[in-house]
Parts: sequence; structure tokens; C-alpha cells
Amino acid sequence: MSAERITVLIPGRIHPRARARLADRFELLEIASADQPGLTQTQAAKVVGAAVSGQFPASLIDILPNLKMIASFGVGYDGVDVQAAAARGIVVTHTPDVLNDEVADTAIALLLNTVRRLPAAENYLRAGRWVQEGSFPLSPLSLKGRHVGIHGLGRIGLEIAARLEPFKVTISYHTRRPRDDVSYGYHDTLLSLASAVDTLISIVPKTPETIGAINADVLKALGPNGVLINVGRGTTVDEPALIQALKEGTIAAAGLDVFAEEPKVPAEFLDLENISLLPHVASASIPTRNAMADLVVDNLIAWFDTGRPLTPVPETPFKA
Ligand code: A2R
Repeated sequence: MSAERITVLIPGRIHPRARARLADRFELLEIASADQPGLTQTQAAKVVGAAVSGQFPASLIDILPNLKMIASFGVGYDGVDVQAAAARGIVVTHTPDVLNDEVADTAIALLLNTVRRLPAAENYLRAGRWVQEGSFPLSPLSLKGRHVGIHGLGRIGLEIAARLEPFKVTISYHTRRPRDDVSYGYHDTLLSLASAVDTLISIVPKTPETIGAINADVLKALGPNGVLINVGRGTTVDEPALIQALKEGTIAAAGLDVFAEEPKVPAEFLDLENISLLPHVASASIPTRNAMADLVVDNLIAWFDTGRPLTPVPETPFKA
């Protein structure tokens, strides 16, 4: 199939490098919002591929009779209705692996920031308080001797574990199925993992099962020396339960890069000193986001040139 005259829909904004490369190769149809596409029937009928960073609901899939492929930006693809796509035989791709190192690096940075209160220490220096008030207070917590539980030991979780090893912490994990290629201790429930460890790092996708999984019981099990780090999806954490746990000392501290309703962050988090907050930047370096953008485009090109997508999601596997 020639790629030259294929129309690719872009609902909302996408990385500029992805847009520029797509414009070189395809006819682009850009709409402001997936919710209110405002397409004529003729326009909708021309759309064969799509590139998206964010939401691609079933309501949009339904009005595109000739759609064959949706290339989603990011490893998590919870914004795309993959069940609706799969039911129509539409392939969905995502951008796994190219962001593993960046996200794992950020997870370790956020862990150290949270445990050692390094952002607060820098703010203290910048505010001139070192000169006026003397040394920054000692951090109540240390990474030394901790037992870290990883919630989700997939592509990124494994890289986080590898980076933790030189810190001489003990490592355990919870996934639905144990891995046979690691020697870390396995727990078949999240509650069991949280009871065994004092530090929990979450890196799981947003699914019906993971929504609210880190709840009041899990936080209680983590305990008063407990530290929670979330670099996966904000919806995994019951945010009101976490706010209460941080206020009452049920756990010691938390570090979050992700939130349930981004970019909104609950105001109570901002008032707490025992939390370190980042605006969903785990993969947000120029080189890594460029690699993700390239994989979006390369998936579309590969699919239309060879009929074979590079990185389909498990729900829409490639079938020859
Ligand atoms: O449960 P398993 O054996 O399929 O292991 C996966 C685990 N996982 C879960 N663990 C506990 N309870 C669940 N309900 C559950 N669902 C999934 O999460 C696996 O170890 C891990 C996901 O790994 P990957 O599919 O390789 O994803 P990757 O590339 O590490 O990214 C993780 C997530 C993305 O979906 C984005 O939402 C976020 O990180 O950036």
C-alpha cells in the first residue's frame, strides 16, 4: 500500500517532532478535541490512521469507518479505548522500552528527594535561610537499610530494581504472576508486599484492577516508617487516603510524579511537608520524548508500508 495519500487523524496536541514527521509522510487531519471531532462524513471516511497523545474514546472510533490503526504516544495507553478498537480489528500501538531508563532514573531521584528532603533543602538555601538560620534540619529518614517493594515488575519496574541494587536495599515485588527471571522476593498480594516492606514504588498501568489499589489498608500495612513512591498512574493511589495517612503519620512520606486528575493536584498535598511532588515528568527529557515521538511515527509508517506494526499493545496483537 502506498503511504503517500493516507490520511492520519490527530485529535488534540501531539509532540511536535511526531507532527512534523507525520506531515512529511501523510495527509494530516487535525482536530482540537477527541470529544467533539466536528468532522464531515467525507472527512471521517478518509481517515485510515491516527496518532494520539491522550484520549481516543470509542465515540471517536465509531465515526471513523475506515480506521485501521491508532498509534498512541506513551507506554500507558489507558486513554485509548482498546476494547472498542480490538472489536473493529483496529491495531493500537504504544511506545514501550524507549522510556524505561528515563522513568527509572526519575523514580530513583524522586525516592531520594522524598527520603532525604532534598528539594526542601535546596529551597532553604535559595531562600537565604542557611546564612540566617544555620544548617538545614537533618532528614528524619534515610534510604540506608530500607526494604523496597516494587508494585509492577515489568519493563520499567525491572530497570528501577536494577538501579536500586547498588543502594544495598532489600528488594521484593508484587505482580499478578511471579517472574521466573529474578530472585527478588515475590508477594501474591499488594497487601502482603506492603506489610513486608517499608518503601513501596508503584509502576503499574491504569486498569480497573489497579484503580485505588494503594488504599488505606495498604498504607497502614506500609507503616509509620513507610515511604510511597508513585511513577506509574495517579489513579493507582487513593489520594484522600494518602492525604490522611501523611497527616496522621500512618506512613512517613510520599513522592508522586502522577495524579488521578492531572494537571489538578489536590491542594492538601501542597500543604504537607512530608511529600515530594513532580508534574508528571518521569519520561520528560528531550531525547526520550523524541524517541517516543519517533516510535509513534515509525509504527504508522511500518504498518502502512509492510502491514506489520512495530509495537502493538497486547489487546491488539499483530496477526499475519
Ligand atoms: O501483573 P503482571 O504479572 O501482568 O505484571 C505487570 C504489573 N501489573 C500488575 N501488578 C499487580 N496488580 C495488577 N493488577 C497489575 N497489572 C499489571 O505491572 C507488570 O509487571 C507491570 C507492567 O509492566 P509493563 O507492561 O512492562 O509496563 P511498563 O512498560 O513497565 O510500564 C508500566 C506503566 C505504564 O502502563 C504507564 O501507565 C506507566 O508505567 O508509565
